[in-house]
Amino acid sequence: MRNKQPSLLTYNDVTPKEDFDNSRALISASRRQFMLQSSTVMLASGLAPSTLWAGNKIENIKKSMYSTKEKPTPYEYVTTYNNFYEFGTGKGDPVVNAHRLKTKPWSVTVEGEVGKPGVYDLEDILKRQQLEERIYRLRCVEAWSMVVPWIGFSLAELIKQMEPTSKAKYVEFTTLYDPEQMPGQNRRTLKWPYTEGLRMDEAMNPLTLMATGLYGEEMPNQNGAPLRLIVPWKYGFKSIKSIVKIRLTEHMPKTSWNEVASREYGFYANVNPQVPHPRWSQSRERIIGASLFTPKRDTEMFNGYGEQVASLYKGMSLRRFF
Ligand SMILES: Nc1nc2c(c(=O)[nH]1)N[C@H]1C(S)=C(S)[C@@H](COP(=O)(O)O)O[C@H]1N2
Ligand SMILES: [Mo]
Repeated sequence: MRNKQPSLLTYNDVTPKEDFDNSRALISASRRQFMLQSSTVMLASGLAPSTLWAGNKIENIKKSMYSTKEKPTPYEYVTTYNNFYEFGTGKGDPVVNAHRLKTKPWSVTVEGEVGKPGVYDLEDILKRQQLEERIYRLRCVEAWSMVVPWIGFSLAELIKQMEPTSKAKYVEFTTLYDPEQMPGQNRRTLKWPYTEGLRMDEAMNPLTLMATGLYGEEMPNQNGAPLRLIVPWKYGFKSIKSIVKIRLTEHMPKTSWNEVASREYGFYANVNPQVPHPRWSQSRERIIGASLFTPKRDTEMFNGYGEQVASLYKGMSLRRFF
C-alpha cells in the first residue's frame, strides 16, 4: 500500500468540514458546493456527476448504541479518498473507475461449515436484517483515518441465520472477481480475488458490521458496494469490499495482504500504536479532511474499541500475532 498523492482532487480545495447533524439538507448543500468546486476536475477526468451523487436513501435506519461521539469526516472525503485496488492503486482511482461495477442484482454465496449453504440474493438477506447507522473510525495501515456514518447490520445476526456447525472456527470473505468490471484485477498488484478473514469470535462481536451504505444512502461503489465488512478495531484492509462469498471454515483462511507481504500484514491486524508496520510507525494518524496544519492524532489501542474487544486477545502476544 504505497502512499500516493490523490489524483482526483487537491483536498485543500474542498469545502471546509461542516457539522454533520444527519440532516439531508446540510449534506446535499455541502455536496452541491463540492460539485461546483470540482466540476472542472470532473469534466477533465470524464467523470459523470452521478458518480458522486450516491445512490438511494436508505429507509428504516435505527441509531446504534455503538457509535462514537466524533464528528464524521465530510462525505466528499469519504467518497473520493479510497483504497480499492480492483479500481486502481491511487486513492483517487476508485471514484473515477468504480462506476463500472454493476451492483444490482447481487448474490452472496454462503458455504463451508454451515447448516444453510446456498446462493442468496442480497435483497433477501437484507429483508431479514435490522439496519443501523454506526459512526465508526476507519484506520488505514497507511496511518490515516476517517470517521464514517456507516449503515449496516451485525455480521453476528447473519452468521446465526447461516447455522454454523461446531467446526466453524473462522470466516473467510471473498470480493467479486471480474476483470471486465474491475480493471485493476488485470494487474498483479494482489492475488485476486481479494480475500479476508476473521476468527469466529471476532466475527460474532457486536461491533463487526456488514455495511450497505453510508451517510444515509446506499453504498457508493468506490466504498465497496453493495456489501462490505467493517471491523472498527482492525486496520482498514480487513474491511473487505464488494463481498460475493462468505465461507465458514475450520482452519485459518488465507488473506490477500498477508499473502503478498506476510511480514507487513498479519492475520489479526488489530490497530496497535505500539507495534509499528515494518516500514513506518503506527503511533499517530493523519486525519483525512482536516487542514494541513491540524496535528496528527495519537492512535488508540484497538482504535479506541479496547473496552469491547481487548478480552478477545487475552494471553495472546499482540506483537507476535500482529
Ligand atoms: N476488495 C477490496 N477491499 C478493500 C480494499 C481493496 O483494495 N479491495 N482496500 C482495503 C483498505 S486498505 C482500506 S483502508 C479500506 C478503505 O475503505 P474506504 O475506501 O471505504 O475508505 O478498504 C479495504 N477493503
Ligand atoms: Mo488500508
